[in-house]
Amino acid sequence: MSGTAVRPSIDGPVPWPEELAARYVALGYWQALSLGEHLWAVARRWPDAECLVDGETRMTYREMTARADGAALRLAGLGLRAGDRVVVQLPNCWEHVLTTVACLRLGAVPVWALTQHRRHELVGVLDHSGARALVVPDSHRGFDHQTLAHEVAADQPGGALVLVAGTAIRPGGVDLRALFTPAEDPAGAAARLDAAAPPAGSVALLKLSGGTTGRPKLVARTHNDLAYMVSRAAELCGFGPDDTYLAVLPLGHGFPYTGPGVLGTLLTGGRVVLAGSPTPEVAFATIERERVSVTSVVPAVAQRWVQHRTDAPGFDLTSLRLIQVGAARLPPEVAERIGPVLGCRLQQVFGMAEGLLCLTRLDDPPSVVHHTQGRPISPDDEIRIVDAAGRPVAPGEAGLLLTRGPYTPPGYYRAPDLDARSFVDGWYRTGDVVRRRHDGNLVVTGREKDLINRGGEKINAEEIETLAVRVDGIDQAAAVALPDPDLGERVCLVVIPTPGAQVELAVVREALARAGIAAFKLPERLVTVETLPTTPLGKVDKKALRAFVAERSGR
Ligand code: OOB
Repeated sequence: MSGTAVRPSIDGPVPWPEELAARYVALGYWQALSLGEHLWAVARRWPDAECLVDGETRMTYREMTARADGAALRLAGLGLRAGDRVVVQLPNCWEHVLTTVACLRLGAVPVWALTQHRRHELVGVLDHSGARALVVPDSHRGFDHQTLAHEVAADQPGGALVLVAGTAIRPGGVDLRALFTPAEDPAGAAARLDAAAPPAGSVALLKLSGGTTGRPKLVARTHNDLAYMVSRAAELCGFGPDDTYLAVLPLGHGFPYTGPGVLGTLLTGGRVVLAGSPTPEVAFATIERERVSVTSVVPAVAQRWVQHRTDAPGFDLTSLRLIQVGAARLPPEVAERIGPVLGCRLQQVFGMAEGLLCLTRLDDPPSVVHHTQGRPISPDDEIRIVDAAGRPVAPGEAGLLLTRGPYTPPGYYRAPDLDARSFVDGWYRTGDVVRRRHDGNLVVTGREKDLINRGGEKINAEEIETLAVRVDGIDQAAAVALPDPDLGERVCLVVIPTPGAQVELAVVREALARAGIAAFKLPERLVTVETLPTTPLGKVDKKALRAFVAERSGR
């Protein structure tokens, strides 16, 4: 396959139509280089610049690429080939970045999972991606990831390698850190991997769509489209060799990795600093120590930072030039305080695993930065705002957002049934309700999809409902968002009990946790009703139910 090939090399992904692909190549968006080729070119330009800091661990571009080359060859030695999927479930640590970089170099395909994911989600991700390897910490926040990883890997047809970052590696597992010693002949290793660079049109990574369930939605992103999105976002954020980017959000999310985040920093010669927690104490101390210039957070974290800074000024945050806030609605009254209190610029980010990335620009006036979620990063991001019947709404009116463009693939990975619902003639139906202002900026006003956005973590209502009705004493269940001053939304479960049954929140949580779902999905409020409101079509009327629970809770 040539470097300009537009068809991903593994089955499953839906390719862009030929004429659009040709246009993206002609306009220079798709540069026919793999992410590894882009990264290694940067590393060769600034070999001695520091590029990655994780606590006491620091490395330069030269060291990072030598270690990643060593790992790429050892992964190949373990039997991994270009196109093989590798589920990465690690906290924010240097091994996360190096595993990803080594995979991109080799052409193996990382699938980023969240550390909060448990059996239910992990099995879904492994099954659907057909992963050949799973990368986990030995334990993290008191949870034994290694044991679960071995259990789920053993259930994979043909098995899967278990690679473990840690000190107590069990028999049958591979010591991840040992893979990262530089190759014995670094120049020879680099030359071999240079010559075997994956095609730019092949799949670089599989992203989990927000609201991932036991049957996850995966988005296959190609080297071409991802390199373009990340570089373009980095350009708009003014990223360069003088920047230090702090990753405080979990790296399993696209926002801190590619919006432009870690990859954007590494593609522009900057320095990435990893933090294990977004608490203000940890983050502020890191910003001061490492002279951090850019970071990205969700609104709930921004709000905590502003509060903490107001109550207890102290750390030197003068190096911070830009804070990106996105993944959930940012109330304008919080937006207004961020710049003055933290002493930096604010940028709103509206993005999605499926592609489309909107940013407010660095020179936008406060009326845009405080009140909108920005505009698409590419001149070729196409936007349609339509009513329920699919007709364009009047300018300025709110409607359903559809999009297509050079980094929004026209379908999910191996999911024609989902595509039939979520894509219309190659346009992605985002499920978000937006309006476009006269200045072109989008304002997200609501949501058609049945998700709960808990401080940026997306929770699929149907997944919770399916598991809830299996709990003793529950006849019917509906999960809805309960407005929350800290997280924006929390999960509220509305249930109709079976006759004579009493349903307790703690019991439901316990049962769902036993079913193996991530803790952030567990309901935090339970409301018992005798009937659920329905739409004329007989479906549960979630809008009415949301209003009901909000009113009952006085919110
Ligand atoms: C990001 O990606 P996902 O896949 O976790 O979630 C996407 C969904 C959007 O469709 C929208 O419903 C919501 O999250 N969302 C926002 C938002 N940004 C995302 N809702 C309101 N305001 C915003 N600013 O969340 C994501 C991916 C890349 C960069 C940033 C966020």
